[in-house]
Amino acid sequence: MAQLSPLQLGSLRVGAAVLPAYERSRLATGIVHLGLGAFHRAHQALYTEAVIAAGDKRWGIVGVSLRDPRVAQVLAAQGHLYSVTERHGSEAHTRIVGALRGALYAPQDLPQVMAAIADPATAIVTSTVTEKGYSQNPATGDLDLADAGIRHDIAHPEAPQTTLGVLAAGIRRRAPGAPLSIVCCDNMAGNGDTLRKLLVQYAGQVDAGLARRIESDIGLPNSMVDRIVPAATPASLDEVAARLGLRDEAAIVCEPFTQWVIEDRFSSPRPAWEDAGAVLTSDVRPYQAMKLRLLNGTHSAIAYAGQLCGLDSVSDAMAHPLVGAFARRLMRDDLCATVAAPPGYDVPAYCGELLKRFGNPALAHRTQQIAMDGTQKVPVRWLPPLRESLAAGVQRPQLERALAAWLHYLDTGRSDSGVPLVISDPGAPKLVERLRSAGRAQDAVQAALAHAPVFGAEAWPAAFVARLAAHLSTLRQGGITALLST
Ligand code: CS2
Repeated sequence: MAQLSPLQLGSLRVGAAVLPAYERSRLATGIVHLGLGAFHRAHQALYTEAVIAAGDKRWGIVGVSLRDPRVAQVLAAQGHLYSVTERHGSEAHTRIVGALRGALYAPQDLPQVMAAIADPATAIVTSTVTEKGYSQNPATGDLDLADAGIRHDIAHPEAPQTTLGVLAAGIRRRAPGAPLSIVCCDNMAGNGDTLRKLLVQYAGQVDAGLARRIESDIGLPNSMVDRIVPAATPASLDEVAARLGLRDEAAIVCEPFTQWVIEDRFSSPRPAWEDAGAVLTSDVRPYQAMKLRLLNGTHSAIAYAGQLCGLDSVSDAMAHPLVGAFARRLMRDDLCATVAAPPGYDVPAYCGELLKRFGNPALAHRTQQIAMDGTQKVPVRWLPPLRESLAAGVQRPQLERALAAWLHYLDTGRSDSGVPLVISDPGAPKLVERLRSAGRAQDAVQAALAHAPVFGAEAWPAAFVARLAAHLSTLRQGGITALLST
């Protein structure tokens, strides 16, 4: 079967997909995106695609991969075209996206990456590099000066490897006065504020004038992004090929739902993303808290309980009597109570929608994918609601179960039936070392909670530690089934 490319568009199966309704050769590049994974291509790129289709040709995107050369290679071979198929149940709608004008692999194409960020026509940089991609010291919230990549970039600021290093070197090349905004699209509370702080701290290490310039000239709005976009699998690529009659090696299958809430704090022109359904607001924090706690917080619990139970996908986990019931109670009873509704929101109705989304049987959203990088995700998703509740004297029994399940998952590295689990989390070994340093559950929990990079420096209440230890004992004796049956 032929591969998707501009020349092959004519051989697409009739009616299989919506095509870019504009002439791609007339597009300028107005956006540089760092982190060219599936999420960006199925989210921000589609909002931008709609703005371009409505007639504003300034906003073509150049995407940059910092770690993996494959996406850029595949996209280049397809003339930067790719498809997004939205699926719920048996419904499927595919669109071919034309907004991407270039795909670069930073370690190889650094001069082009720098030139793209420096180009005065570039008014926006967006980023999805995952929580760990910002070189933050989780214990202090500041730039991690011990991080190997940051140490490299401080020593060689013109040959950077990290997100911050690449951004700073590109900005340094921009003509003074050329307006730029940076929109962080990763799942972190106050993501734009965090990126601003880290970028200024990094720039301060290499060029004090640059640090001042970033602080005074560049808008970094906070934003909340939402769309469930599972990593592609051989089966999802085959399914799309069968629909299109062409192979698309960059094909994405995701849910129909999409949401983007952005603070209107730009220091440059920007695409009219609101015309494509984005919400521009003065304060994104309530939207972020609602989404990070209810969606991502429940997701992580489903991931660890699911992995321990041998359940491969979120929809399988939701259909499991114990794991599904646990996820619903965690969301509705524990997490919901910690969330203040953003303007116009009915939080219980939002929860109902989330549960439908999690149940979507057409998405192979793997629990293993969500389980990745727990040492970065847990402090954002679970610990703030837990701390706040404990401080108010309120227990969150399901959240405590979730936390115990995560610790047990890291500790044993095996499912209940003994199958070895793939744990992908660079921050995990140090925590695991603590968990295994003590025999008794009480001591193991105490040692783990004292790991400040994940759990913070403030002590946890003794009664909470005892409850967590009791859960860990239950897990050690009877596995996740025993814990969720109590
Ligand atoms: C998930 C998110 O992998 C994960 O940690 O919780 O990627 C989630 O699917 C998105 O944030 C949904 O918007």
